Amino acid sequence: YAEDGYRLWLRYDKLADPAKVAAYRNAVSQIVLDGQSETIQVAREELTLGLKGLLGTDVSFVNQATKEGTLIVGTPSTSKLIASLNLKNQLATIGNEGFIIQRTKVGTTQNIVIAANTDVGVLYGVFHFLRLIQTHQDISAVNSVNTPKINHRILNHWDNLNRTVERGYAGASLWDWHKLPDYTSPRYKDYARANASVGINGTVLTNVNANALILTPQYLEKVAALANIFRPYGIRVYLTARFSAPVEMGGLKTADPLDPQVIAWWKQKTEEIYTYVPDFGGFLVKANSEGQPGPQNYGRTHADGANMLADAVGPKGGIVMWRAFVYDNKIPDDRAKQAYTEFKPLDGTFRKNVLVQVKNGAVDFQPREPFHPLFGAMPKTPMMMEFQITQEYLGFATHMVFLASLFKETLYADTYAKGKGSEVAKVIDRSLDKHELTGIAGVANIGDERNWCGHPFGQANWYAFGRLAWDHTLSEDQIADEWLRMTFSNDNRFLKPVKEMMLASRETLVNYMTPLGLHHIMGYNHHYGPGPWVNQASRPDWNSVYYHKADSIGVGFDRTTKGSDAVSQYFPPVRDMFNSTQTCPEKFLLWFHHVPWDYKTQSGRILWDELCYRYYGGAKSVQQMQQTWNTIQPMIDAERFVHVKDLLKVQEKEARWWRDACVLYFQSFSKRPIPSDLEKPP
Ligand code: GCW
Repeated sequence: YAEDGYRLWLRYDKLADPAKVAAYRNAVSQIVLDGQSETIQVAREELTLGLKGLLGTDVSFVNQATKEGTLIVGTPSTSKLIASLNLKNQLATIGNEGFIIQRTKVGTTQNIVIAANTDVGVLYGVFHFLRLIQTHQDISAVNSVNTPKINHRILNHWDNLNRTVERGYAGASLWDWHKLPDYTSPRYKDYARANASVGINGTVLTNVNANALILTPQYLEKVAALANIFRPYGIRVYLTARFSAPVEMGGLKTADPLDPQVIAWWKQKTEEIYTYVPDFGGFLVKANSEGQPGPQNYGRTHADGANMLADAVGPKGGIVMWRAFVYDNKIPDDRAKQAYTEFKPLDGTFRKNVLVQVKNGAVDFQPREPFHPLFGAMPKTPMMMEFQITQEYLGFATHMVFLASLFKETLYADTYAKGKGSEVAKVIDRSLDKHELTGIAGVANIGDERNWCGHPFGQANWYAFGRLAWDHTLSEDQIADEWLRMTFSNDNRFLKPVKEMMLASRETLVNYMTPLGLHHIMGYNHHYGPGPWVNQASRPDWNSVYYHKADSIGVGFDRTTKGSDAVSQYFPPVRDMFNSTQTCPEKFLLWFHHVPWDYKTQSGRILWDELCYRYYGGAKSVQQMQQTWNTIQPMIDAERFVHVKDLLKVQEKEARWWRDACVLYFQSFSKRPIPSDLEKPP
């Protein structure tokens, strides 16, 4: 059978270098792992599987640290040995999910300890320890204290009950609702392992365009079966709540969030959910956006809606993630402004257990967007980041693009909310406003394809999301390095060129799709391929021409104080920076400005020439990616080599498609020749 990446980054193939194997075997000659919980059991399973694979031997579990090189694993409450070590002070700093991995002396022997306050902390420590070996780290002096910076690290599945996945490009939904709860695919456990290995601790099973059926007993027992499999891995299950459910399935005449019957209905429904899933995480809600029902249908606000649900789940410890992705074609103002306009006045009116979930940018998961102006603008409300891991606007599962670059660019943009150094990451991780709740979500790119994500390199984006959700200070370079080592090879001849290619891939894609701040110029509805000419969509704000506004004078959306004034949603230094073509970063130029075709860009080229240069350079860079990939053929298995090679062929063809379509389309406005010396990438 074709494996084709089924094992993701948890491959655990035997290390090639015998000296390394010997060193690790000495460092881990036996294991003391106390504790009986399901979580400790899966930690034991993972250690067994990982060490057997990587080192090629069974490492035995024993009761005492009788010899040098004992791996001592557990919590002070389940392990006397751990309790006896001098770790109190450090354990006091790592919270419920953190872990410590350290060289420790027990009596006269040198050992390694993996300690945590909770069993799930132990599990995270075990995964981290295995990662150190998988990536060939020297563990002889290991000393790692590791705590997540964000509490709720959640995947959002846009999975429908009929197993289609909205914007999913990796097959059908993993959740086989038809066979659940009696048949549970072994994949569910592998899914949980993969998530736990990067610290993802929650999953929203269902699409934000929600179906109320998920809230019926028939489905809740299926949800419970999944929750039971995920629980040992520290993963909580969440559901999307269809706001009109009280009408659709409760027989009520209204879903008005202030109506006592509606309030009672949700309360009772929530209690029912908790009888199936005692640690149910709560609800994710898309309301009054793209035709979804919501509190505004009844003249109420987003806060009224969110608070009603928050009161229902609150007593059980649940949360509500209320999305700020709202826009309405009946409101003639710039679409990019609407979320801020609607949500900012609500700051301070949400219950304590509500997070407002905001997409990284103000339009919609484009290849590049400036950070969303809501970050930093609602200091009294915990703001949750929503990234899209699935590549809706970035070539589906056929284009190779490493999204850590996009995630980091947003997280490290400075909002100036509290002066310089108020990066988006600090809004999210509470260092700025000290909220109790913190959260980050990624719209999953996972389906039932053998390799989970469609593109073998799509896995890197799932991995990167999890790693950054845990620790946003990790560099793109480190994440790519880890993932490549675990997924493919530790061989430097492979790592170096392929890592370079990954790290450049996002800029390459931006160049051949939407350079210089262009956005939303893709094919209508399906969102694949170029479509800058789209101007007959069913609503004006789905037309490409709404966004690029090309004419005989120039191109770009004027969002300055003289235009739609979207810039004024940013704090003054950021507003002023974006407001002038002189200070606006060129990568956002056409996002904020309508710029004449002959405007002089930083390179010295006029805008039209620069645009061509980007498109041609981007397409050329994909050819270089192909060349790089061809050189590493001897270093990896034929199956994945060919798979990626063929997908790169598609990507190269489509990069030219984007280039030609966009250049020719915009040329019909610029009326200028395509420069002749464009074969060098930028
Ligand atoms: O990006 C758009 C997508 C819709 C999606 C919506 C959202 C789930 O095209 O498919 O719906 O965003 O985020 O709600």
